[in-house]
Order: sequence, then structure tokens, then C-alpha cells
Amino acid sequence: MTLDNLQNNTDTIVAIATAPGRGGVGVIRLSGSDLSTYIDGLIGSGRVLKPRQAHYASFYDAEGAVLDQGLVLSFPAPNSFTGEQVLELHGHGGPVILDCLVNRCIELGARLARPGEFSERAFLNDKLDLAQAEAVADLIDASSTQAARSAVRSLQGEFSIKIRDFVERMIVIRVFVEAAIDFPEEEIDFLADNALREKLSLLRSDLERFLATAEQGALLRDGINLVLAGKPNAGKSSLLNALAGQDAAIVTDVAGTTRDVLREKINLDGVPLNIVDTAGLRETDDIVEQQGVLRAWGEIEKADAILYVVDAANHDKQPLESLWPEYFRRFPDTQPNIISIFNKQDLLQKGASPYSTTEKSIGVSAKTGTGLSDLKQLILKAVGYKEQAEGVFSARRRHLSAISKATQLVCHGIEQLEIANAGELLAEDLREAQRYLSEITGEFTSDDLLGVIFSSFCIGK
Ligand SMILES: Nc1nc2c(ncn2[C@@H]2O[C@H](COP(=O)(O)OP(=O)(O)OP(=O)(O)O)[C@@H](O)[C@H]2O)c(=O)[nH]1
Ligand SMILES: [Mg+2]
Repeated sequence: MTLDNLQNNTDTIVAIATAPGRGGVGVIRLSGSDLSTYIDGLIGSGRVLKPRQAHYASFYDAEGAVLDQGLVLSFPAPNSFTGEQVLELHGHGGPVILDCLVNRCIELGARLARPGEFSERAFLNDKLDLAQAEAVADLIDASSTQAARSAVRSLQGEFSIKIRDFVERMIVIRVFVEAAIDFPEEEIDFLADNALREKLSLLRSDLERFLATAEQGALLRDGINLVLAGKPNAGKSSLLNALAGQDAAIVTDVAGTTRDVLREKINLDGVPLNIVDTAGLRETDDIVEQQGVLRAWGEIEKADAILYVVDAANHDKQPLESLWPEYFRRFPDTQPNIISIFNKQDLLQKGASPYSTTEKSIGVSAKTGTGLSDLKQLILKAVGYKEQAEGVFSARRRHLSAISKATQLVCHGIEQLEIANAGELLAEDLREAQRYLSEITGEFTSDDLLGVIFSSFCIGK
């Protein structure tokens, strides 16, 4: 999909805007350049709809029979969500009746909206920038109150305003630097100016802080992929059940109980965790278990953080490198984010010294629940979550990578200036950095990327 054919799509689109299933009310939304035919066809010719006011009406089929009764609202362009004329029909929320209404609109000339097409039109008509359009999707998909709050903040434009502010600061600096390049014979050496250096270093530190806040937003939105790994019978499945608060996984005293990968979602202080339970890691002749172990390694490789579970009744506390040498043999070059969990604390001999918790290791009992709340805090810390109720806005991985590239370019530009007094290179780096930031709000976003972003939205959005 290219921007050209995005823009050419000015035909009338229709979709059910409410969630699938049955409910008291169901909403159908239409958007197009002129919806008068639809108003005449649906609620009878001659009805005048006052802008943005609810009118009670019957909705008719082609033969004039009543399909449903409800409210109808017209939002004339440009004061609507999409910037075009929008019509909303609020009928009864049953799937059959809503389908009938949609079909009636199609009969009158509309076509079914593609996923995200309403938001896409809002973006193309400058009602929302790209980061705000994404925030609409994030708000609808939010899996915790915190995630919803941060999406609202982005939707209100807080995120975009910050981005534009950075872009403007980069432009100011560029103008300064480019003037210095164009007029080298001037008496004053602009590039050696302290004010320039101060502006640049402030820009760098503000960008770094901004990236850290955006990372928190991305955590709230995407959650964390955590993998439970360890030897058979260490208590991985028991821990999964204890953390999830339900008997999701089968637990037995047979080593090799878990074969397949099992996924559970839980919510820790508003941060969604996707926890994966895996087969115990060992050499085995059982071909089913071999497959399970292979899958376990696959999950370990993809995880944001790993919980390495050890049966404390059979292992002394020791560094991870000697507890789990296979990991370091397989991935010698990675910086692992692994928490060692010494499980089965309840089985330790009376009087045995308790496990002292460190940043990356803890003693727990999946059976009695000892240590679990500390473990949860340790997990949040390990993935870099800091409790900061205010100021976080929803951010996506694509935003993080753009901000981080922009930050790297600014750092690189500063080096060019300091080492080589190379104003041209600094100006070039700033221009690139500015382009990366503008990608976030959609000013410099490629058509392909726009297609990918909007098609991930749901229909009717
Ligand atoms: N006493 C005690 N027993 C535990 C604890 N956690 C797990 N167990 C027992 O240890 C045995 C193995 O537990 P699982 O949770 O199935 O272990 P697993 O690591 O998933 O094992 P596999 O799936 O075979 O790899 C079961 O009999 C559990 O009841 C614990 O904290 N204390
Ligand atoms: Mg298991």
C-alpha cells in the first residue's frame, strides 16, 4: 500500500465500531466526502440532521421495512474523527442486526473499511499525527490502567509535542552551525562558541532522559517476555502456577513433566508479563522431551529476562556460571538478564542460613509462597521498570529505535565538533537525527511503514 493509493481512497467506508458480540448498543460508523445518500437511504429522505446531535430514527432497508431503531449522529467535515463527514448509527448491539445495517450501507455504495482505515484517514487529513493514531490503538489494546493512562497522554499529544520540541531545537542549532560554515571569514568562530556547545550537550542529555521515559512507556505497552528455565523438577511449573495464581501447568514429581511450551499472562504493578514455562533442560532419549528441550532453548534465546529455577534442596547457592554452564557455552557473547531462583526453601533443614536476596538471585518456595512478592519486585527491577506514575506516555519499539538513533547521531555530531571542529559533519548528523524523530510523528515516514502500522489496527478503528 502506498501513500498515493491511501490518499486516493476517498470512497465511503463503513464498519462496526463496537466490539464483536452482543451488547446493549452497537455502533456503525461511516466516513466519506458526502453521506447525504446514506442519510436518505437509511433514515428516510428529507431528514435534516443537526451537526453532532443525536436524533432518534428508524433505520430502513431497501424496501422501506424497519431494520432497527436507534440514534443517528452526523459529524460534518472537517469536525469529525476522520476529517471527512462521519455518520454514526447507534442501534441494538446484536451481531445479526449490525451486519444487516452494514450490508444496507454497502448496498447504498459504501465498502467495508480495512483495519485501521478510519485512523489512517484521520492521519491523512491532519486530525492526528502518527504517534497519536498509534496511541488510539494502544489505548484500546491497553492491558492495565497504567498502560491506558500513558496511551491517553500520547493521544493528547504530549509525546508528539516533545518530539516537535526536539526537532525545533535541532533546527535552531543547525541554522547556527550552517551559518558558521557558510560565512567562515567572519571574525567570530561560531563553532567554538560556548553557547553552541552548551545547547548541544543539553540536547543530548534531554534526549537520553526522553529515551528512558519512552522505554518505560514501551514496557507498559508491550510487556516483558519472561522464560522459566531450569533442570527437570526444579519447580518451574509450580512457580508459573504460583505467579499466575492458578493451576495453569501440570505439576508432578516426575522429572520431565512439562514438554510443550506453556504461556501465561500476568500483570505486575501494571506491567504485563508474558511468562513462558518450558521443559526441564537435560539430555534425554525420549524424542518428545528432546523436542521440548529444543523449544525451551528457542524461548530462552528470545526472552527479555530468564528466571533460572534451581532446586535449593539439592543445590548450594553458587554463581550462575557454575549453576548453568550450558547457557554460557551456547551464548558466550550475550549479556544475560537472568535471575537465579533457589526454589523449595521450605525443604531446607531447620537452622540452615536463609538465602539473602541479591539483584539477581533469590530464595523462594513455590509451595508456601515465601519470597514470591520479593521475586516480583526483582523481576520489575531486572527489566528496568521504575515506578513513575506520571509523565510516561505510550511508546512503541519503532519510537524507541528512532529516539535512540537520533540520540546516537547527536552524540556522534558532538564528537565531530570536539575532535575535528567539523561543522559540516555535525550539521549532517543533526539533519539525520531530525529525520528520525520526524518519522515518529509521521512527517517523514515511508509509505510502506504507514501501511504496516495502520493494517495492525482493528477494523472500525
Ligand atoms: N516442597 C516443595 N516442593 C516443590 C516446590 N516447588 C515444586 N515442588 C515440587 O517439585 C516437583 C516438581 O515440580 P514442577 O513444578 O513440576 O517442576 P518442573 O521444574 O516444572 O519440572 P519439569 O516440568 O519436569 O521440568 C513437584 O512434586 C512439586 O510439587 C516447593 O517450593 N517446595
Ligand atoms: Mg514443568
